[in-house]
Amino acid sequence: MTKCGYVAILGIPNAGKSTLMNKIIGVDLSIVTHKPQTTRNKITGIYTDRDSQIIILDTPGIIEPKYELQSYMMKEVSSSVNDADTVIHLIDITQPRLQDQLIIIEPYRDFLRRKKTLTVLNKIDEISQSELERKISEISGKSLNDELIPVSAKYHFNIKKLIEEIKSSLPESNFLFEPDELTNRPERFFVAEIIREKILELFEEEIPYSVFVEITEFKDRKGNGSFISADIILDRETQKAIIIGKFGSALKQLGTTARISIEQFLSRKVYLDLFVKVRKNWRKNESFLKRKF
Ligand SMILES: Nc1nc2c(ncn2[C@@H]2O[C@H](COP(=O)(O)OP(=O)(O)OP(=O)(O)O)[C@@H](O)[C@H]2O)c(=O)[nH]1
Ligand SMILES: [Mg+2]
Repeated sequence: MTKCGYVAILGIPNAGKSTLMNKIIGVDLSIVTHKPQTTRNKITGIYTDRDSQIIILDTPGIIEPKYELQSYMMKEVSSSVNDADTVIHLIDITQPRLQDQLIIIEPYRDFLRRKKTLTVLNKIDEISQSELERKISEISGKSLNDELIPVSAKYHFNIKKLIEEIKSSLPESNFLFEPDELTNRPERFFVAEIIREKILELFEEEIPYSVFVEITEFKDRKGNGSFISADIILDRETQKAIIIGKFGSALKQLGTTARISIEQFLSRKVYLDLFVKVRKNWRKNESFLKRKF
């Protein structure tokens, strides 16, 4: 009998949840940046081998919500926990107060009692063996599980062992997806995410979280790749000027960088058109947030 089930990855912003999901499935699906709060939506990645299928739910980092977008992000976390058979609590071992990372899952405790759980320590490449041992003793008895699984998602260390642990936690079931399916989100979702990733990378501090990318056109160009048009939606006029740059130079650079990544992701040629728009307070607009791609 095969094994198949849903696995949600929970943790603080920047713990490496998206990196971990990408390494398990072997494809860069979920965007990764060094900034906290990169992931906004629940994102599914599917790992399949001969006898098992792991449906991974990458989630936004857990935070105290301060505005609508963040409340929406936290609803995505709850819904992932709800859907999951197994929950991974991913702890960033390089952070000074590990206690804080244990506290954030408290609100989910009731839910978690009904689930299989795994506690995974990430970024062990950044600390020494003795420091790792000290950190382990700091949280022993206080984490969800007695057994802690140390990994380095970035350097693919111990990921195979983690996959085995996940597999043994899953229920016996037929596969829920085709073996070659990597996600259940549409291509256009990832295209919007790649553009957002490039904006976060290129504009660093100037354009914080107030950016939203909406795909307005996605067409096949009769055997000659795809034509994609996207709106970049910002909060303020000043941000618009930054994204466009002198004589459109910044926007042009963004377009080229994003197009190259999108072509890699889709494995085909892409013609990309970007438009910059300002819509004040979109983050507070519930209907805007709920709109799917
Ligand atoms: N040194 C080290 N860095 C890592 C590791 N895993 C992830 N990172 C880095 O940590 C940063 C955050 O990674 P993400 O995967 O985006 O983290 P996340 O938990 O998905 O973050 P949010 O989506 O913002 O909640 C990136 O710069 C990663 O390269 C690791 O094992 N070792
Ligand atoms: Mg993420």
